[in-house]
Formats: sequence, C-alpha cells, structure tokens
Amino acid sequence: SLTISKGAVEFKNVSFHYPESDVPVLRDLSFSVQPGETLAILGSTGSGKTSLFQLVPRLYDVTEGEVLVDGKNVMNYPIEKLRKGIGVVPQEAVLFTGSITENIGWGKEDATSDEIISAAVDAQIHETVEKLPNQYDTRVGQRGVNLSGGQKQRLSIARALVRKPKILMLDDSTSALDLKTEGKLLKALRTYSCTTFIITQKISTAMEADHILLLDDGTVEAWGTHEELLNTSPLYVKIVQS
Ligand code: M5T
Ligand code: MG
Repeated sequence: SLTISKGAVEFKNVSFHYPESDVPVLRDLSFSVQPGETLAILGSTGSGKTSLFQLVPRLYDVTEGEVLVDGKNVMNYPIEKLRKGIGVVPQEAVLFTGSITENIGWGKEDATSDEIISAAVDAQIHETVEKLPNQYDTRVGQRGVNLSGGQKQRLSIARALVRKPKILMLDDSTSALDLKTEGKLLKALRTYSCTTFIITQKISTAMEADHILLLDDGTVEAWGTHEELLNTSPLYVKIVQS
C-alpha cells in the first residue's frame, strides 16, 4: 500500500475551519514544495501557521481543497503510513517520564543506540546529554531531570530525526536556540535531504529556505524567496525592518 516515497507536498485551494467552529482559519491556500526543499512559514500570531501544519499528517482534515503528498491526496494514504513518513515537532515539546533514550526513540522502538545518538548529535543535544548524571539513561519529565525549553525542543527534534522522515515539520522549534546552534542544526538537517517545513519568527532562518510563505489571517500574503519578497511584499519588508 501507499507510503511516502519522495516527500513532495502540494496544497490545492485549501480552506479549513476547526470542527467546533465555522470561522475559516485558512482560506484558499495553494502552493507546492518539491522533495528535499525547505519552506519557511512566517506570519503573525494566529495567522494559521500551526493549523496549516496539522493538515499534512492529518491531525485535522481540510474543509475544502486537497493536500497532496507525492501527487496523491493524503486521504488516500493509510494514516499510519502517512504519519510514519512525516516528522512533526510540535510548538510545545512533549516529553514523558522516561529516559532520554526512550524519549528520543518514542514511536520507533526498534531504534538502535547508534541511531539515537546520531539523531541527538544532529539535533545539537548530544553534548548536553553527555553532561547529564546518567547520560542517555537519565530520566526526564516529572521527578526526573528538568530540561530547559530549548533543550526540550532539541530532544523533540531528535525524536523526529531518528525516524528519518521524508517530510520534517518544525513548528517554531528553534525559537529558544541561539543563532550559532540553530545554524549548526539547519546544516545537519540538510544531510537528511527531507522536505522541510519550518515555522519561524527569524528572518535569518527564512533567508536560508528555498521558499517563504507569508501567512496573513489565513491567506497567502506572499510566496517566494527572500529576494523576491523584498520586492513584492510590503508586509515582508516591514517584518525584515522590525
Ligand atoms: C489560527 C484557531 C486559533 C486562531 C486560528 C491550533 C488551534 C488554533 N485555533 C483553534 O481554533 N483550535 C486549535 O486547535 O485557529 O491559529 P494557529 O494556526 O494556531 O496560528 P499560528 O500558529 O499562526 O499562531 P502562533 O501564535 O503559534 O504564532 O484563531 O484560535
Ligand atoms: Mg502556532
């Protein structure tokens, strides 16, 4: 049956409202991203960035239009196959009571110790883990070692990377990282050659992307590269100057 093979993503006239409300949150979005490309998503709070993300792994389904992965409607994939190929790093990192290894390997129970460490290295959290009392066996979560927001974010990125996803979706997951660490992380991500959606507030991150999607109140305010948006979008220019 269907699995994600390349990681192309296309939104075709997508509109969306949450089941409990009839207020549209996304309106008539159309864009496409080729396998291995990076898309940066910008937009003010409440503009619909997280909502857009949720439609790819089908945490919610579109109200109108289609989301296509490798040219096929996401509705046609068995949901576990679809989700297996997509690494979603949520806006708020979710850790559970257990070891670092268990937290990174969650959802991929057959991950080897080498795979766990290599994901941690790429997520820029390995050095921190090495300094913990019991390294990868250190317990985190309730009554375990408390990690900072940025450390939790990176563990949660490692969890996504260990599955070697075809599509990686980072929901503001690098907000607590300094520019140098973020730079190293983005460089490491390139070695995965996965299609990457990255919600960010940072122009420096957006500049590195193949495409930038600027959302405004659930619609596409602008689409293009950094250079293109400087020439076409007054809102983008405003963000750059702020
Ligand atoms: C867009 C509403 C939210 C806002 C709009 C996640 C979520 C959002 N909303 C719901 O009604 N239910 C939900 O479960 O949808 O919100 P968003 O997509 O979360 O916006 P964002 O990610 O761009 O904002 P932020 O603050 O993360 O930068 O009307 O109430
Ligand atoms: Mg959000």
